[in-house]
Amino acid sequence: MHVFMVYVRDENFCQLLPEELHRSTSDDGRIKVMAFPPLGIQTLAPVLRRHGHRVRLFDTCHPQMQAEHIAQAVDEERPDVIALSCLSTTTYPALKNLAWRLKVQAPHIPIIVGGAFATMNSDHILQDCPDLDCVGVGEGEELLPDYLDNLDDPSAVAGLVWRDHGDMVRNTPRPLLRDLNQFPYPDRTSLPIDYIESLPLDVPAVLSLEKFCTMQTSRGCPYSCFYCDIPALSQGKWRYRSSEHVLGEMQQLNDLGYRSIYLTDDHFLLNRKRIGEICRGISERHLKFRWGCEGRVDAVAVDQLPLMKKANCTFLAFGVEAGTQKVLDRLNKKQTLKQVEHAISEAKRHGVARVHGFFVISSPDETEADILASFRFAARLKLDTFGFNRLCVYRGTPLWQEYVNRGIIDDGRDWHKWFKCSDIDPTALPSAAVNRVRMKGYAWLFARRIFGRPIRTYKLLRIFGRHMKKSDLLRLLWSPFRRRSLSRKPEFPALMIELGLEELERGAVSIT
Ligand code: B12
Ligand code: SF4
Repeated sequence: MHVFMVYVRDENFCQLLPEELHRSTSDDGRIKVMAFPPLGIQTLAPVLRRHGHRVRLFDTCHPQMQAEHIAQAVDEERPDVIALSCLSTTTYPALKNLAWRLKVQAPHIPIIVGGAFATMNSDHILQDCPDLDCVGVGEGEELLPDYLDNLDDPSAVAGLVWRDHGDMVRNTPRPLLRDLNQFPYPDRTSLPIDYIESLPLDVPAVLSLEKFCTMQTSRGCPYSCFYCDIPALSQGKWRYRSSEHVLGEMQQLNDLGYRSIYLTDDHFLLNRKRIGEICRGISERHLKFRWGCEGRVDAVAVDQLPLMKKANCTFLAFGVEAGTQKVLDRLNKKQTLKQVEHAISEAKRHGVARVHGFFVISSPDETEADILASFRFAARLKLDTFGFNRLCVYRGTPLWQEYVNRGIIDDGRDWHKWFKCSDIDPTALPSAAVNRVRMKGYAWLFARRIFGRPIRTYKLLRIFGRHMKKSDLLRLLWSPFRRRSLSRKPEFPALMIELGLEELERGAVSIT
């Protein structure tokens, strides 16, 4: 069969590389985009090919892969199936628009959608969007080939949610894949796009022009942070590919000339034996890329840091989240401030070039003093970079459920939205106060950095300055102090809209 696979982008997380940074000498028709590659469809395409299917990939970050171009290709090539991939809530309007466009073009070609957002909201999506024929819930490696084999009998496909003469049918769930080593390595060459390592901001903050890609060596996470839907997606399990299988892919990437790899694992740092094996393998094979990953600060992998550094791990991002134990506990983070300090100082002591801290602010029950304590804590840590984002709530997280129970969110009407806690939760600081405190915190933190660690700050700015215009570098430095202009912003819950509230009435515990 001939299958079209489309990764539906959030336009806030991709942009074309500015012309002046196009240093490629060959004009091979490839474009350069500052974005993460679409690993979901890159992963599924070779699996389908192994089953004998023909696959064409699209990524809507490409100016020639917009809805109208894909519709035209559908008209010309008449694929048997169109598979759409939808990562986050923020892409749902784009998904609906694309599905509508393609359905108008080819009413008889079935459209299936999958990905994290589709998985969490399968029933709602199917009820809401008549142009989508079915949703593949969970991992696609077995589900998608099974679906193609049973186009005439969708009832036979575990994990499928579909429509039977207008009635929604939810087939039995498909169990999580047991053996992640059985699949071919992702296809990183078919799309005519070079993905550029950059920060997903509205400033062209290019980190490197070397060949860059992402990779996933494990899936899921056994923890249950209050704001995170990974445990729901992965059923609280952590599954991993063997170190040999991972090293095989790394060798391939090395040979293809990739020099920077970002591991998108939910929690790479979980199993120290495996980290050790992978790092030793990278060193013994003399693989030339540098790499980075995200993980928790729990002490378990900290003793692998020397090996990680030797294996050219140059970027480590830790979920620090808050500078008070009170907020960490409210978020069910199951980590202590001491563990945070230890992990970060060990990473720096062993020479990891850039250690990043993710913080969230305006969590439930967090006060102004708590937020300032987070900034003070960040200043004490040996972090190179940090980000303080407002806590947002997505469907599928325990926090979402708490808001449903408290009468703040109406699950049936709000499922396709996401919210800033500061907009909807009377126990979180109001938006205006968050802005004010955050600016104060950033100003203080920046001053501490510039005067307290001038050499490190200078080195860091040089790294960013290599590929950025001075004006963009200034904009980057200024970005914490101004609002990010997103094309799709968080909304308000149905109940607030109904009551005509554009701001919460503070002091109330629930808005019902
Ligand atoms: C890397 C990553 C990013 C990268 C970008 C990735 C990209 N390609 O552009 C960055 C950092 C830019 C990012 C940004 C955001 N992200 Co993000 N991201 C991830 C992360 C950690 C890994 C994704 C990945 O690489 N997976 C590996 C591939 C192989 O898996 P996959 O894409 O899910 O595909 C598999 C299945 O889903 C399925 N599948 C996929 N497509 C299809 C299609 C069909 C037809 C079928 C049947 C199956 C199928 O099969 C694949 C193989 O099993 C996930 C967490 C996670 N575990 O999913 C969060 C995650 C998806 N992100 C999330 C969010 C919220 C965001 C942001 C909105 C955050 C923000 N406000 O800043 C933005 C939005 C960006 C966007 N839509 O482009 C949430 C989504 C929750 C939700 N309900 O929306 C997640 C789940 C994280 C979380 N803790 O909650 N993200
Ligand atoms: S935030 Fe990280 S540690 Fe917490 S549940 Fe999500 S993936 Fe796991």
